[in-house]
Amino acid sequence: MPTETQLAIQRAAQILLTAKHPILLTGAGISAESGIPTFRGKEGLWKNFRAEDLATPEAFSRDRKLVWEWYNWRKRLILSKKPNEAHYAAYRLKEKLPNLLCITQNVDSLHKRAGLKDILEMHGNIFRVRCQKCFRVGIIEGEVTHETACKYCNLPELRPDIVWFGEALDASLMHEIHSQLLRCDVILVVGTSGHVYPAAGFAIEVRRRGGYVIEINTDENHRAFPNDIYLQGNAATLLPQLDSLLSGD
Ligand code: BJW
Repeated sequence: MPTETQLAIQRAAQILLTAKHPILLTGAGISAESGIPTFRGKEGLWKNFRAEDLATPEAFSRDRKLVWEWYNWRKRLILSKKPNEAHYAAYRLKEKLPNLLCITQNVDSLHKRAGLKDILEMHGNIFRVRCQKCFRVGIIEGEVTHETACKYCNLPELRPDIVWFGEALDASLMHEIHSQLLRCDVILVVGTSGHVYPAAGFAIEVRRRGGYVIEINTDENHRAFPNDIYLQGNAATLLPQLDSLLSGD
């Protein structure tokens, strides 16, 4: 006798198989099983650190040294971790559904390390730096300090190439996402609290246009909308199960 969750996964798989313009949106929860802390919740980063002190342009202007120390710590942590089964399942999903538009709010590169090439990183990437003077972007996996010089203009004006609170997201990326949202018939939302806009608005937009919303999240108190499919549990368990049904495994 299949459980309620198994039936819901089967239904989600059927919906994805017939989707014309599906979207996958991931958040910090997809990397939780890899050992990377999420932002909100009991163990979240914002329990121990204040976003206002570290993840705003004002915080960076006030204390670049502190902000870089925090990012160096997170970079070291991320480099010591590996993609988990949910990242690999997302990669396989994209292989099976070539039309799938993959969007992540994560800056940790774990989707890419699992092989997923075409992913829109809407909040940037923790391993990229951007010069505040010449605006050029580079990759630095190791430590960066407030004194590290830009390799193009030689000025110590590097900042993480990340979207902080109050900052606009990349315009061309948002243009692409919005044009895809207009025709999206299914959005699969994995491991995000839905607190941060504009990403939090994507499922709302798809639902409003009559598309399906399928969500995977560990949150037991989530209140799903009537036509949504809410799969409560660990993404590293549930996403591979969903993926395996797409190939009839
Ligand atoms: C699992 C699991 C497992 C756990 N399996 N599930 C009022 C005041 C000020 C600003 C605003 C305001 N109202 C709206 C705003 C705008 C603001 C915003 O939305 N704020 C809200 C908090 C209210 N947004 C912005 O500022 C954005 N920019 C913008 O709107 O620009 C407008 C503009 C236009 C023109 C000019 C200027 C401006 C930018 C947002 C940038 C967000 N940046 C961050 C930090 C990046 C820095 C970094 O990483 O260092 O991005 S915030 C942080 O939250 C990070 C994440 O990408 C983002 C989303 O978090 P996510 O992924 O949802 O993680 P969690 O922790 O919240 O949730 C994890 C979930 O996983 C939970 O639900 C768990 O249950 C689940 N889970 N384990 C499955 N194993």
